[in-house]
This record gives sequence, structure tokens and C-alpha cells, in this order.
Amino acid sequence: INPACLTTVFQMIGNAALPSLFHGQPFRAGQSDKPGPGTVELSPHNTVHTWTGDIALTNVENMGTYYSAGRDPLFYPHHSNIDRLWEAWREVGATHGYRGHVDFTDPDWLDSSFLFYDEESRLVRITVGDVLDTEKLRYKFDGVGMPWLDARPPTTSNVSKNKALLKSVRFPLSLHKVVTVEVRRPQVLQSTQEKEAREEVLVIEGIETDGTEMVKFDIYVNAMEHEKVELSGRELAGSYMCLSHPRIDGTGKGMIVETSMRVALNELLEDLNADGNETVTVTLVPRHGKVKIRSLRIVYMVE
Ligand SMILES: [Cu+2]
Repeated sequence: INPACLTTVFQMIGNAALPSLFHGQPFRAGQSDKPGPGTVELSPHNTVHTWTGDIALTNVENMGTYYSAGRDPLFYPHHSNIDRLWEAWREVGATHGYRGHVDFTDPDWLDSSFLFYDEESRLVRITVGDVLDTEKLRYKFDGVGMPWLDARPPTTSNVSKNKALLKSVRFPLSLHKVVTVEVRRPQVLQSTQEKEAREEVLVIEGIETDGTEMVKFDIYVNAMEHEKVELSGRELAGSYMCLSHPRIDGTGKGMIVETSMRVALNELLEDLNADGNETVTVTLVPRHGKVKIRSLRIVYMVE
């Protein structure tokens, strides 16, 4: 298996033992309209959109921006695959007992509705709850196996910690160059029982971008010399990626959007042999676009 594929699978499934880490944080009336995407949306959904768009075009059309993505026939296999990966995540969760995994009971989510045109051009309203069971939708995915399930991307940096590399970092931070930050763990979760009960999560708060611009940055954990770390290494904990969202009023003016991102740490720290450390070393690597970050902190999540 290609290590880069493994890393993507880990970001999406291995790093998402809680439903909200996979699907994203809940939308609630009166709260943030961008509470924070989950792994399935960031990588692979957003990354594949951008990868298959034309970077030479202003908005990375067709696939790299929402208004035009549906013009590319690739849109349909991509989205079918995203649906399939969701089913794979559910299956892994059911067999590996992800916490809070199986029961979707939140009415805010189940009763959320969307309008579509059916095959007779009639406007129909369907809810999330209507489409959760693929058998009701009259299709089933072929079992293609999960050869990646127990594999691990290799650890690529065995660089000893060099504190001198840690320059003092001020937040809020304009991420225009590589930045390494040491984040204190409020608690050191080391025992199996502690880890089964809670997921330690790195929260990247107040991610501020220009919504008209494509933005990507990568998050590495315990990779002190980032340039020596391969993209496919286990230290790559996740990627933030948002598609360009051009303004339709043609003013070309920026539109500031603010969101957050979460990276699960339990399994990652274990694989990096760092679950006994008091801090986590986080390296943020800007890849595209301008981004500001308000703060980094570690929390413990149960659902
Ligand atoms: Cu899409």
C-alpha cells in the first residue's frame, strides 16, 4: 500500500474514533455557521476536489470550487466514493467499537432537510434521517476489503528534540512560514482505560481565511525537523483544506471566514511513542493561501 494513501485513510478513519471528528462539529441555530469540519470532509473530500481541479484557473475550476464541480464527470465517482468511505467508517466503528458510534439520535441532525428535484422535476424535501440506510436508497456497496486497516504509515523522523528549534510563537498567528509550537497536555492519558473513555484532541481554534481563496496547511505532530519528514509519514496528523468560494456578486472582495479543526491524538501519540510526554510538539506547514490561527489547545472529548 502506498504510504500516502495510508496516511489519508488514517486521517479519515483512524483519527476519527468519535462521530464528530469524522462528520464535523454539529451545526446549531444561533451558533457558528462553520463550527469545524470532520476528517471525511477535509481529507479526502476537499483535497481530492482541489487535486482534480485546474490550478491554472482562478478558482481551480471545475472540481476545485463548488459552483462548477458538478460539471466534471469526476464529481460523481468522487462523491460516490465519499459515500462508500462513510460506510467503511461505520463498518470499522461497528467492529472496533468506536465510542458513541452507532446511534444517531440527535434530532437537529436527523431532521435537517434539503430540497432536490426528483426524476420528474418535482421539488422534494428529504431529511438526513431518510438517507442514512443505503438499502432504502436501493443500493449496496461491494465489499472491497480493508487491507489498510491494521497497517501503519512509517514514522519518518526520529529526530531528537532540539528545544532551540522552538522559537517563541505569538498567537494569533499569521501562518506564512513553518511554525513549531509546544502544546501542553492538561492530562497525560496513558492507560488503555483512560484512552478508551476519552479521546485526546488537538483543537486548532479560530482558523481565519479569505473564503474566496483556496487554503491548505498541514499539521505534523512531533516532527521537529519538518523538512526531513515525508508527507506520508505517521507524523502527518492532518491537513486543513478549504476550497475557493468565489463571490457571485463579482466584486472580487474577500470574505473572512472563521472555523476550527480537530485532530485526534490517542492513537497518534501511541504510534509515535509519545503518549507519556507532557507536551505535544505541533508543526504547522502552510501550503497554499493566507491563514490566521487564534490558538492551539488540547481537550478531551467523549462524543
Ligand atoms: Cu464535493
